[in-house]
Amino acid sequence: MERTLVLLKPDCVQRRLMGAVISRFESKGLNIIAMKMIQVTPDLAKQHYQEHVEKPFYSGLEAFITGAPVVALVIEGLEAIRVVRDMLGATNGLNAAAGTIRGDFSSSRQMNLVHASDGPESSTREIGLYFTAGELCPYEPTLTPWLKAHDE
Ligand code: FUP
Repeated sequence: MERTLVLLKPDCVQRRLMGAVISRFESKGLNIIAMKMIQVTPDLAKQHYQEHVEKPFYSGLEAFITGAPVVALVIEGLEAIRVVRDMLGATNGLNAAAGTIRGDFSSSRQMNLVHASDGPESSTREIGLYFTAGELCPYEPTLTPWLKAHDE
């Protein structure tokens, strides 16, 4: 099992797409084990996007990500880090394949609706930025026998 940090970004909240996006993760069989709405501060934005802070687009990215609330989720599942990234599609919504979340709902590089961790190290780091250990609520879904075979 893997865990990944997902953020429904300000454009997702403002465009009333939270339910549509969360529904995709639920329909896939992934397990949401934590979720909360927060206002990202400039300090948190700099920690989240630490590899981009020195880049020319960072000031616009910070203004965007702090410009309205976000919803942070921890999603758990088999190969969840890759599976969720595949569900999002390419970073730029204009390049994202049809059928992906960004491909279906975004036409922008910055306003691409959803963030998801890109590997095991970033997922551990990012989950720690948004949640305390006590805020995670892992549970065994009763649907599991209908989502995958016992040996998968
Ligand atoms: P991703 O891994 O898909 O979240 O994308 P990146 O880490 O490459 O970029 C982080 C965020 O910066 C993306 F959501 C898009 C945004 N971005 C810009 O706004 N402008 C750019 O020129 C490049 C990235």
